[in-house]
Amino acid sequence: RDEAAWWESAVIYEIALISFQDSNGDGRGDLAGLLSRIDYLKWLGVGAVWLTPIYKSPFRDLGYDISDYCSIDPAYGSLEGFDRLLEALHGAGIRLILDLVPNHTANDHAWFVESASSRNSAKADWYVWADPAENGGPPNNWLSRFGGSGWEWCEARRQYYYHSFLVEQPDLNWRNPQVRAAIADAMRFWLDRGVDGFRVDASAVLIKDRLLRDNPANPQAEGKPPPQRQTPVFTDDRPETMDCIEFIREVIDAYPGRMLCGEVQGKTDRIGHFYGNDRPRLHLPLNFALLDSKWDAFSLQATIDAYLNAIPDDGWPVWIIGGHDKQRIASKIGEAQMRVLAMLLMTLRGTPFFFMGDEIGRKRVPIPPDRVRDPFEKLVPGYGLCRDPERAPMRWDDSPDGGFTTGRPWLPLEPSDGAANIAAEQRDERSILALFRALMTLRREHAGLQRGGYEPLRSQNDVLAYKRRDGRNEILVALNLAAEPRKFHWQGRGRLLMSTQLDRPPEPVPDASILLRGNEGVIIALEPR
Ligand code: TEU
Repeated sequence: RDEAAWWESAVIYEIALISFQDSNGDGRGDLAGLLSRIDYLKWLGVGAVWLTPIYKSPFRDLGYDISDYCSIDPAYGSLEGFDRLLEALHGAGIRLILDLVPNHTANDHAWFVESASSRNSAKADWYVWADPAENGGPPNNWLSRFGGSGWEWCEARRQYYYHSFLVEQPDLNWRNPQVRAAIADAMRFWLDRGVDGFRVDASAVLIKDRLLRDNPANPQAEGKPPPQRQTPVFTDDRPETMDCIEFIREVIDAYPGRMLCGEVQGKTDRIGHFYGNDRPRLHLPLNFALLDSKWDAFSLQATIDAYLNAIPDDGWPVWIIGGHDKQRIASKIGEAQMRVLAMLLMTLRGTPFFFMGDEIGRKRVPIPPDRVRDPFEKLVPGYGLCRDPERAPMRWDDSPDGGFTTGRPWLPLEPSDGAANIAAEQRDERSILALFRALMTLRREHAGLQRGGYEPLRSQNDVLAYKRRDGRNEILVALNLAAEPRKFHWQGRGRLLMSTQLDRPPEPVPDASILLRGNEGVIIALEPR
């Protein structure tokens, strides 16, 4: 295994820049704000930051609608500011991953404006265009993920274009080599500046069926939001998409030490494909299984096993506990279990990802209807799909706007009273934040926790347990998923390294058993047998 694969040992921290730290009082986070918080990131101990899109954008979808791939949105700063930030991050030993959005642009991107102007334009074939059906309606039944038909009429061409997401996010035509070359150029623009890799957005939908066949109805449609009432067999995860991902990987591979991770939709059993075989694809296909799992020892064990069994032997695992599209898990499992989750995340075999705020156990922030920004909520109302509650600005302290801005925040924060915040948790040596930090420190100190093998132990009555093995050194992790105490037994002797409560002294545990308090997890170094 290549020792330069830093992404196998680093912890990766996702930042939605607009909500991290505002430096100029416009209520939106920016590059200079992030620059001012590098000390925090270093203190926390993350190895890399993944930034959601920072490029020029009309910002209808958190910047996932890009108007110019080789620019910084003026609200965020400038290219010089970006270079300064990158240098400072690297100086602090932190790598930077940018979001690459190859599937679609904003509709005000010059490429689309030209493509939509006429069927004879030089970029006529840069997007997914199709003639109307015989009745003049859309070419087929494909839906947008954000609601309604995925097809939008363009009068100038008297044709429809396809948009997997918003009407204002037309899909690029990945069958066109010019499009591939243009995205490759954009990647090289950032790679040349020194970025350490990309997270490929919506990487499973780059190619749609050439024959435009209708998607079948979803047999499990009942109760699902309208966009999920068909099975996207002709729009998602087409075999030709793998070739696009391989192409993107080749661009990355011309730059040693850079990493490609990607958002892949679908079930665990499809994840293995995204690693690639003879031609490599993603270093790290992102895995959201922990977020979807039922929260008990038995279900978690099954979730973990299913995922590890689904990836190739030489594929490196990924574990994610939060993200800008995902409901805050602290709201689902509660504060006490959030500590257990932190220990799980940092001790499983694979690269941990978490989202800004997860480290203080941030919960979903209620957003009053008149402040909602996510288009998803308006387009598919009534299903709780709004992603703003996770995207609310960081709460650095207990002031009303959390130390995030001196202006009016673009999304409101929760009331400061009693809300988790960074400053308070930095003062409290047993806070969740302290736990995240201690776990990351332990992870750096114990090779076994990073690269060691993973050996599940049979879950005993609410305790999820496994070993990590590095040569003769074994580390045992035992997590009590119950709110009541549970006794846990194992073979051999050990020394306690850490409890999720951060209140047990590092001491020998001689009799091969330990009484775990409710919601407590422990890490134990086993004596070599
Ligand atoms: O998401 C891609 C995607 O597949 C969505 O269906 C996603 O699963 C959904 O938003 C979940 O709520 C990416 C970005 O992560 C998302 O923020 C963007 O809205 C989307 O692409 C369009 O660019």
